[in-house]
Amino acid sequence: GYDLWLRYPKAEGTALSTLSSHATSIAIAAQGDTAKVARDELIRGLGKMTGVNPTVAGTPQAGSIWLATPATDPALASQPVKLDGLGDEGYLIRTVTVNGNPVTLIAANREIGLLYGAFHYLRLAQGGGSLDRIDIRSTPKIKLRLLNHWDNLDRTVERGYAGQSIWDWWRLPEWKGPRYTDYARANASLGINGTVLNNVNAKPESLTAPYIAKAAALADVFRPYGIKVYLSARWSTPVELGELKTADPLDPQVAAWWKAKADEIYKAIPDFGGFLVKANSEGQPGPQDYKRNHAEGANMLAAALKPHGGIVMWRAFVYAHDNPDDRAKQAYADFKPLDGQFADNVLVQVKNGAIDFQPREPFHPLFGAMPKTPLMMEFQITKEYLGQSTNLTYLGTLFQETLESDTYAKGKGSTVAKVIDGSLDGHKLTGIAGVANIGVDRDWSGSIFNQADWYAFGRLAWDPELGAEGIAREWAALTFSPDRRIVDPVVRMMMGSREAAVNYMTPLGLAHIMSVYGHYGPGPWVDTLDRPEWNPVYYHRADAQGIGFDRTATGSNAIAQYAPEIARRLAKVSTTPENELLWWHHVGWDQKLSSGETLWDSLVHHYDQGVAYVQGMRQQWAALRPYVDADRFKQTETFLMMQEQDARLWRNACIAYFQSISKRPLPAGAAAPE
Ligand code: GCW
Repeated sequence: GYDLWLRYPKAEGTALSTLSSHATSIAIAAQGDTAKVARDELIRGLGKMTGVNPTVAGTPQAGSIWLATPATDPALASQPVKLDGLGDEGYLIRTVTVNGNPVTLIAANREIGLLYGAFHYLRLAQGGGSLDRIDIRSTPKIKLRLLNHWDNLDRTVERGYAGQSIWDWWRLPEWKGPRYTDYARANASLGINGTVLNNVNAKPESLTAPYIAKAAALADVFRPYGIKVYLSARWSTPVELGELKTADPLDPQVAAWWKAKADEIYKAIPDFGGFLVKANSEGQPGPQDYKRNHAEGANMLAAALKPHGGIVMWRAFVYAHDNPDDRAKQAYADFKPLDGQFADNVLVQVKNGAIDFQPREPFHPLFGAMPKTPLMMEFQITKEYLGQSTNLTYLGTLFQETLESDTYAKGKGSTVAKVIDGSLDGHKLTGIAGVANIGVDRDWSGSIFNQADWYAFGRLAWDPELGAEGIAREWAALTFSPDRRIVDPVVRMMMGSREAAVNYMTPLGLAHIMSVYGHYGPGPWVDTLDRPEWNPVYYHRADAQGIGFDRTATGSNAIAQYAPEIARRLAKVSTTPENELLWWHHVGWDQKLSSGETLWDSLVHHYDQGVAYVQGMRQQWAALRPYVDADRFKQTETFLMMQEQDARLWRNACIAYFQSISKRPLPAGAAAPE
């Protein structure tokens, strides 16, 4: 699994002859570091696939791949291609004629576009299809496409399920192991162009000189791949390092301290990206400790970074007030009034849902509600709540569901994707972040199938309107083989897998009923923790009458944070989507749903469907033994077996517990919980 989707397997038959005639040499005049890694990736990939390394030529000839930028290739001007509109990162791939010979041109305004184009070409080459008459143009729709590592300085990873952190802080900055380069290759192959190295629960040490030097060493490795380094900043750093008495953002000394810190960082990392900040959330310090708001905090940091072109990503994941009536409402309450007050190099980074990366959450009400502020999406690639490293729960469908949700902010069609790609409100500064699922495990992500979530995030960051299914097909073909006998069943398994997890964990809009610390197994019964919103009972609210969280006007009225079209629909059970029902309503056990079943019977059936889907995946996988190498086959086979145990445990525990409250008999045919 180490090679991820960059396996470049030996081609055979027509695929081999196609490659051998279309990709015999690489013509490249550009000399920069990025052009070189593009060239080397093509040599590596094509060499492995054909068994013969392509030669490198100065000018294109028959069978060349010609990597060209206008600055280095005057001959490009005579080709019938337009580079306008490709921007700094876009590229085109096109079959052109040079001196009467067919040549595959990869052209871009900048070298980074050549690298992205080279990876695209290698994807096509591995697909085994025709390489004639290619005509592709591609530009990223979102500007900042980042991974967020929740990696600690002691190499533990918060919510990491793939081993220790890949950042070997102890041996940095001197030792830069080859894995860093492979990390950069994998990310660049998807178009990811930034990485936040350290946990948002940040330590002050991460901004001291030794760690700046370590980050600079990583930045040096990543630079040719178009990847910038960012750091999480702890609000109280100057105080905790003993350098100031206060961290009040309006104190000139504090502003001066951060300015000097930014200058120090940029001296070591001239293209440093900026800071990610978690403030006044889950015990983290922040400007509110000094009675200042989030905008005052973010803007002070932004001013320090501004002269260097850096940005601040200020997280909206906050829940710190005393006894909130509904945790889902707090981010909106804190941030919505600040719309228009953030400096122009600040993005507010918002999780996909209002609570916390649940198997299913309605989209966050801030999307569409802050038109004057660039909002950045935060997805969680690491599967804290979706079965961690072992469960096969493809997240592409979850990402897609959020991105295509309609906020109605400017009428129908105001999707979340359009909010974050800036098109809805005319923002140029746009971003999307994924909390990484990467560690030192040999397969990087804790399982082969978890690699697909990293892949899907990167592809959607490039184009949020790509569909999860097409991405799954691409990934499966690159990861296993383009043979439809494996791609079709693998994609089928993947596409329903997240819904299956919803069903065996939190069906019908339930949320946050996981065991309270690990977030892996079930724990809906827990009610003993200090703060109400730490307890699963706070979220499901099951009682003798029914189950679910009333977020309508008779309850917390969280629906009022959404556009009127949505709020109106959510106000009534009958017009609320069934898969979000218990998120918005407290529903009677005997209430009839659109399926004709009572809520209670439907709940039980959903749990059963979840288990049945996992059984089905086991069968489908078993039939794939002939097509997958033994190691990867065995890992998935074993993990699916574990997943079925998990699903059964969830089902049995939740049904037994909820039945102790509902006091309803199981529907006919449902097995009694073991
Ligand atoms: O999802 C929750 C996690 C915390 C995490 C926090 C956050 C980094 O359980 O581990 O802390 O969210 O996003 O800040």
